[in-house]
Amino acid sequence: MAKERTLTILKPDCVRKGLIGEVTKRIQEAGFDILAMKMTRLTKDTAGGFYAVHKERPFYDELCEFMSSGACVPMILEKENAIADFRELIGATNPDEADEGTIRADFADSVGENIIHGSDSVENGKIEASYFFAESEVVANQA
Ligand code: DGI
Repeated sequence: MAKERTLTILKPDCVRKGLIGEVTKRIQEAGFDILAMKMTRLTKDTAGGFYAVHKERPFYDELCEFMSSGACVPMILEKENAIADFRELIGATNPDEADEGTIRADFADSVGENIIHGSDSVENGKIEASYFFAESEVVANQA
């Protein structure tokens, strides 16, 4: 199976709860290589751009407020079948519906504050990665 990349964000609730280490450990133990990682803070506008696909949804404003409410930690991850495997690792969007043992089931409070993002396709992952990282920040050969 070919290697894929996905873009994750440890969201502001993850950072506030002191879970950067715990969640990163789960990601690495699941076999994902971290190719890029930083701490940053989105503005309401940049959060709005990232989630532009949800512009017409009733929760859009709340989502942008939340995503810009504190520091977050975006990462580019690589693994075989990364997109699907990462969605499985984090669980359903709504933590009440997420499978036991997933990151959202274990740590998220609500559908709005659900700890972590994962790209839904290779194509979107590329677009999302370029939101946070220049090519020169991606460390592809780690041997
Ligand atoms: O790809 P996901 O993050 O699992 O889910 P998504 O792309 O459908 O939605 C993106 C984010 O928008 C999600 O992580 C949290 C927020 N969101 C989605 N549905 C709702 C929501 N926020 C609120 N408050 N209510 C919702 O129904």
